Amino acid sequence: MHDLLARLGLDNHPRVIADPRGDETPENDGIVVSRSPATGQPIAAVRLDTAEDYERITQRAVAAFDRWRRVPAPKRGEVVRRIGNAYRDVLEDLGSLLTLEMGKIKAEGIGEVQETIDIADFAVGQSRMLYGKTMPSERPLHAMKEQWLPLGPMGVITAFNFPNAVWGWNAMLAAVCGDVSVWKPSLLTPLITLATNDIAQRVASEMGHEDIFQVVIGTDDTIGERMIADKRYPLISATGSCRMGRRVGSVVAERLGKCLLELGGNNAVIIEPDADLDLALKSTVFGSIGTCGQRCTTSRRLYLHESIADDFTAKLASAYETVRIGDPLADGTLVGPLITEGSVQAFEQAIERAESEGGTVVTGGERLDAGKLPAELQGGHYVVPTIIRAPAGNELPVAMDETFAPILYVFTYRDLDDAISMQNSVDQGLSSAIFTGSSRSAERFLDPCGTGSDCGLAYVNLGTSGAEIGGAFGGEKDTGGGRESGSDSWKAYMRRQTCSTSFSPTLELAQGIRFE
Ligand code: UN1
Repeated sequence: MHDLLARLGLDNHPRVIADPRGDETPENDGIVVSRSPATGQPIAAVRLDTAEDYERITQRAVAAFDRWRRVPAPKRGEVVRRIGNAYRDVLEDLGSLLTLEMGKIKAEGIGEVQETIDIADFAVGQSRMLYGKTMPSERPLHAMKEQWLPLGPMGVITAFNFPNAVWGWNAMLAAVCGDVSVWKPSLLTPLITLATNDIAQRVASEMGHEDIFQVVIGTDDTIGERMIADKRYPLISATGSCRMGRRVGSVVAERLGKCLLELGGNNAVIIEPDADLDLALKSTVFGSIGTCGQRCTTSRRLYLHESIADDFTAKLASAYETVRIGDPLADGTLVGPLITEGSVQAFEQAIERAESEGGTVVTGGERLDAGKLPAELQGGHYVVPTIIRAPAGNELPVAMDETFAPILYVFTYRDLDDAISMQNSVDQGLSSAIFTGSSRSAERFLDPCGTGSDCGLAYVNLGTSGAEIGGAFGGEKDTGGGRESGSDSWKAYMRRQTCSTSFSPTLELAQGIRFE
């Protein structure tokens, strides 16, 4: 562990305390201890920023923005290209640190860093394609165009579950757009944040650009509330719970700033009887237990056609029971720990509630028996992935809420229209999937009139999680409406200007108005 921290520059880091006692709390010591969710043991501690630090960082961001926006966009792309390459050089180490601190299995830790590399590549190309339109003017000897201009310093607030890639989606695109970013991470993942940001900051500064990427680590009271209320950040991009998003959205709206919100999901999979059921099974297992159920895109509800429901549920339960749970750094593990003891309690409470509402536990339903774990993992937060079948009539109110844990609620349906309306019946609208062999059902699900899935992401014969960076990522309704990563998401990081020029010797007014 020490070697890994040393290779990523965290051993002699001004903000890192390598040997924390383990009993410090942010309130009394001004530090946060990062613990491995796999063992419960402290990894290292990080000094929290104060209100004065926040002010200093923000002033530097404002000054850096004024320099950075003057750098031609393709040259900004060159900086991002080198940052992506620097991540390539440490892909394995950074992925391992992510696994150590956050608890996702190593393949997923590395996959997450790969996602940042992918968006960096995308952003490099985008740096030459910040296209505006030209439009014909209704007035003779006039020209009109629109252009996209850098917006300002951006606040990026991230959650514990994607502590590298979600920042990457925002910071890499923002950088080519001419913005600088100040990153406020979850207090559960300060080390991966520092390691990730340091690399970007070092590369940019070696190329003569200081303070393009900064980090501010602190509590919501000291840092978060200040940042969202601060007009010097015209854009706040925030990922987290719907509750957090409501607070961020309302404070930023009050000062008429812009928000990019990526909030909760409560994603469903519909499986039709003519689907490739083997493929549907494998995809559903990954979608529901990958990252131990802690992706915003995790599959949480399954709608099975009544003719396949019993059989498919039984096969799914057997597949769940073969999955190896344990040390996320070990080869062969498919499910690591939940992030905290609080998450384990939320898992238990949801199951208790489901049972009281008439749901039946098909498999799982409890924390992992500590006796099944080696001694060093006894302090970890392990649970058994759980399938709960809804009672006849599909009434199971607990399934309307997102519990950030591996619990899959199973429902049955007869008509596809009913399945679609049940899948759309939750408050959130992030991701959705259908497995079918029929193009008619697939098109019904993707109906261009909007009567199919109401989510920002809709998959056919693929599970709800694991988006590529090339498409715009985000969701509707209580998911917050923001779009990040690919397609034209870059526009969120810029301001649009409509430019009209007259080269007419006479005054021409629009709408034919005469003013003589
Ligand atoms: C998240 O959980 O906040 O689509 C992001 C996916 C990943 C991103 C998840 N590419 O599952």
